[in-house]
Amino acid sequence: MGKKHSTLKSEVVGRLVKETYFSEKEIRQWHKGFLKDCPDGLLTEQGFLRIYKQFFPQGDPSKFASLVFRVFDENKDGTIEFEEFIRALSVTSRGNLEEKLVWAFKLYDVDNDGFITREEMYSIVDAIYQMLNNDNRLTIEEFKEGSRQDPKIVQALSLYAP
Ligand SMILES: [Ca+2]
Repeated sequence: MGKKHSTLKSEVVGRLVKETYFSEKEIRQWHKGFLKDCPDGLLTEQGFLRIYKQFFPQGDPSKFASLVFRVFDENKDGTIEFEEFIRALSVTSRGNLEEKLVWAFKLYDVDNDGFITREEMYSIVDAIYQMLNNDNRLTIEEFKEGSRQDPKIVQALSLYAP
């Protein structure tokens, strides 16, 4: 399977140029970076969690990372292919408000039934608390730190920003 996912087909590049905010040059650069961390061209949930752990060493980001992973993994096959990766990154880093809201809705709608229930809302908030610390309350410093890490994670997920 290695080759299947690690080569960047020109039709994929063409589609991504049309449907995302990245240029062809950027997409090719991201692909190089992506392959450095994921030589077989697939980002696993463990790999994804490892990135989050670097940023939240005091807490437990596994629940939150797993929820975000679900949104990246559009075809629900359990791994993030390069194309899924770029699409998610395009929305989270360069998308307009509308696109970001749709993305956030998918994150909160955990069972993907088109509604955000109160339980799902709690579930996300709970995941954020677990990620930041383990004492069930946030200080102003932790709150600010969480907000500061967000763009850094987007960057780390890109692995090597062009
Ligand atoms: Ca996938």
